[in-house]
Formats: sequence, structure tokens, C-alpha cells
Amino acid sequence: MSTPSAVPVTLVQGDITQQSVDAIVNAANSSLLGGGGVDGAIHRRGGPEILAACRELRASRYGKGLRTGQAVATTAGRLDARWVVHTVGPVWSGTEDRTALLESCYREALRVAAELGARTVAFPAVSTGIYGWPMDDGARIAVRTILAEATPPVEEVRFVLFDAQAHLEFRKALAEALG
Ligand code: AR6
Repeated sequence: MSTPSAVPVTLVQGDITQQSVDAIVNAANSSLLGGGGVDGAIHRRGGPEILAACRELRASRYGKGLRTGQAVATTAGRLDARWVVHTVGPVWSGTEDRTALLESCYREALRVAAELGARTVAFPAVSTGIYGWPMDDGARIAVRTILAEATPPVEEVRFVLFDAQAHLEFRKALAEALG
């Protein structure tokens, strides 16, 4: 499925580490030193160069780690991509609205990728796994932020959804956003 807007937004069900794109976005944590979920998969398949680059970031500009809602790029190691753009999603809260932080993840990761010259960017559904964000709301936030922010020379933003439910929620969110 793709949009008729200036920058096509596409949805695929699958494993983001199998994608061939310029930039793969990682749902990391502030340590930048790996974890489970999509983060674990990216480091496993991408190999040790990614962790080495993350350690360098921690030893230099990101001594305290990467703040929630921010993004930073490293090599993509052995992935079929030029860069991994790491972003830190907010943990879901039932009492505090952290929507702006999740929007910021998509905006900042796209900005970092575009500044590097990426034409094709793959995103996972940030915060919707271990960090507990409800998939329907996470999908709406992802889709509306990317539709608002993606501009040429970026040529495609691809959401890579791990399972059928995530794919369905993104399809619904995209259909709603496009009216
Ligand atoms: N490809 C695409 N999507 C995936 C993949 C994959 N290979 N694996 C999982 N997902 P999560 P978060 C989906 O937990 O919620 C890590 O430990 C998954 O089904 O990866 O932002 C980090 O280090 C879900 O829909 O990220 C942090 O500590 C989505 O990706 C923490 O988890 C995000 O799930 C971040 O939690």
C-alpha cells in the first residue's frame, strides 16, 4: 500500500533487518548499547560494527546516552543499508501524555536520515513492543508525523511491521490520515 502524496509511504509486514533501504531506524534505548526487540535483531544481524559505533558515540558526544525523542546515526554494518538511525521512544504511560516524544522520534530520525542523504528510510513501530505503546495509537502518531514531515529528496518512507495486527493498524491509520 502506498500514498499518492509527494513522498510515498509504504507498509510491509516483515523483519526490518531484511530490508534494502538507505537508512534503517532502530527503536533503541538511551544507553545505545543494545537490547531486545528490533534493537536486538538489528545488532545481531548488523554485526559488531554497529555496537562499536554506538560505544564511540557514548565515549564522545553522547556520554549520558541518547535522550528520549532524539536520533543519531551509525554505520549499518552488515545490513543492506548505509546507516542505522537510532532513536529512543518513550515508555507508554497511562497517566502522562508522551505523544510529543513519540512524534519527535519519527521527526528526528527522518531529519537525521535526510541530512545524511538517505532517499529510502525504513521505520519500525517505535515504542509499541517492550515500551508498551498501544499499536493503534502508535500507528496514528507514526503515520501523521511522517506524512507531515517527509519531503523530497526522500523518495520513500517504509513502515516495516512485524506482525499482522501491526500491519492492519498501520493500514487503518494511513487510510484515515489520507481521508
Ligand atoms: N522488524 C520489525 N519490527 C520488529 C522487529 C523486527 N525484526 N522485532 C520487533 N519488532 P521493540 P520498543 C516490532 O520492543 O517498544 C529494546 O530492548 C515489535 O513487534 O523492539 O520501542 C530497546 O533496547 C514492535 O511492534 O521496541 C529498548 O530497551 C516494534 O517493533 C526497548 O526495547 C517495537 O518493539 C524499546 O522498546
